[in-house]
Amino acid sequence: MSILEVSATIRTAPDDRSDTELPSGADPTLRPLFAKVVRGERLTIEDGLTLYSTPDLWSVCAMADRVRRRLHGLATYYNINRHLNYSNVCALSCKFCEFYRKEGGEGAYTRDMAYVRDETARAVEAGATEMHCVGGLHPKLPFEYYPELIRTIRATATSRGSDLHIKAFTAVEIVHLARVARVFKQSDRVAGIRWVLEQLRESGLGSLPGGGAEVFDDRVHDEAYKGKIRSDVWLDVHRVAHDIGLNTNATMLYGHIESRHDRLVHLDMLRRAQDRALVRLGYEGVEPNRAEPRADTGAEVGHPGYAGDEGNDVPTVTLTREGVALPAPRMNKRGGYYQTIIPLPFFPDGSELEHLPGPTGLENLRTLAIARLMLDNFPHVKAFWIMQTLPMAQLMLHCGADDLDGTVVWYDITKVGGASTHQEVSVRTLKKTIRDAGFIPVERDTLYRRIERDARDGKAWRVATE
Ligand code: V47
Repeated sequence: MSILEVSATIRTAPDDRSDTELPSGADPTLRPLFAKVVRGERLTIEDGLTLYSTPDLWSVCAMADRVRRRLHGLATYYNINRHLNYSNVCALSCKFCEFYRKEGGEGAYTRDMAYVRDETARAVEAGATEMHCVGGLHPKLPFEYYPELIRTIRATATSRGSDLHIKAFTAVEIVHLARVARVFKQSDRVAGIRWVLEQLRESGLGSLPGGGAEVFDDRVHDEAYKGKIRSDVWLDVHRVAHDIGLNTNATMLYGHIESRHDRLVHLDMLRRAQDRALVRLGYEGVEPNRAEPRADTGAEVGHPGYAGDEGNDVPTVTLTREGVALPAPRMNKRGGYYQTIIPLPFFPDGSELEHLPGPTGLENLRTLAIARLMLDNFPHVKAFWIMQTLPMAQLMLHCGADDLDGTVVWYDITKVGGASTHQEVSVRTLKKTIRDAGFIPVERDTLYRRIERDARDGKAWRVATE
């Protein structure tokens, strides 16, 4: 049984389907959008702009909450995980990034396999189900380092009786590895990407994290992270990962130099990519050839470089329909799709864009809610507590989020509000945070399957079979 089916069975507060109108005090411009949400119709980029411009933020959040409850009821997911940043040495110098160091520079590190073994042993000892492993684009490490890293984590965990899932390498790193291995050709980049992903999968890679997507816009790319792969290549990496059966996540880094419209185009591009992934999987809920209205492409609302890449022929997929008894989607039966969107608010401190204010709390709530509403074919929306804070994440559970991520322990990419690399929360705190917000905590693995734990010590775990 998939986690979504499980969540359906523990739903205690069914969506009240009789309230098909917004409350009388709500912004009337939201009425047609609310009707679309109730009918399960796809929102356009123009709808997204309305959601951004309305002063009635709480109606936007209520709409997202409705979708969230429709999909997951009161279930809120968390996992026991560890992050392992194998190196902060990076050939790039992205303006928003405070993580990277230059080789030999102060604070630069690259982990050896003894370190990786120790960290993995500690993760297993703590009952972790996931190792999230990313790093900079190291200019000198040989290709072999990376499969060895995965094999080392895998072997260490297996020898301790754990089936630890390895979620590793952003799309940017995958392309870097293809270049290091000299298999990346512009004329046939997919072949090189596939080769790298297959090598890593053979070594034990379980899925790809969502990092490195930033915002899919060439102007923003050239100004803030020039040298990084562009959106087409990022999407290619995820498509190939899906093709070989790996699930992936997606992020959106917002609140720096991009516009709100750029964010909506980003979400729309992800939504289209997911449509194609689900169609390739033969997903049950697919409605082939439901034409996309032209207004859904960026071109119509003033984004000249983007015309929704495949135009009107892209089939549209929605997860469920309000009022129609579709079975809960079996999203994790076969791998090869996007699991979750993780909106990441920009933190200026220590970056080259330190002069920017970063997004406000209300903008974070709004962007998360809009991500839930726009991404009608993404099963999950993650409020990554490290970047959102736990109190804010609680609010986000009422605005579309259904997942808080995990216990984490070491996190080096952002250190919010003077945090150190040690950023850890206990399972007890995560569960209390979820319960205090009025939801039901559900421990999941990386693939959103429910986890059962040994009641005696809580360390031994297995994927629930029922
Ligand atoms: O790709 C870097 C972002 C990302 C800053 O897949 C910043 O489950 C804010 O991708 N302010 C890495 N964000 C984190 C990431 C992630 C996190 C949790 C779960 C998953 C998942 C993925 O962090 C980078 C970049 O977009 N980032 N610098 C900054 N100053």
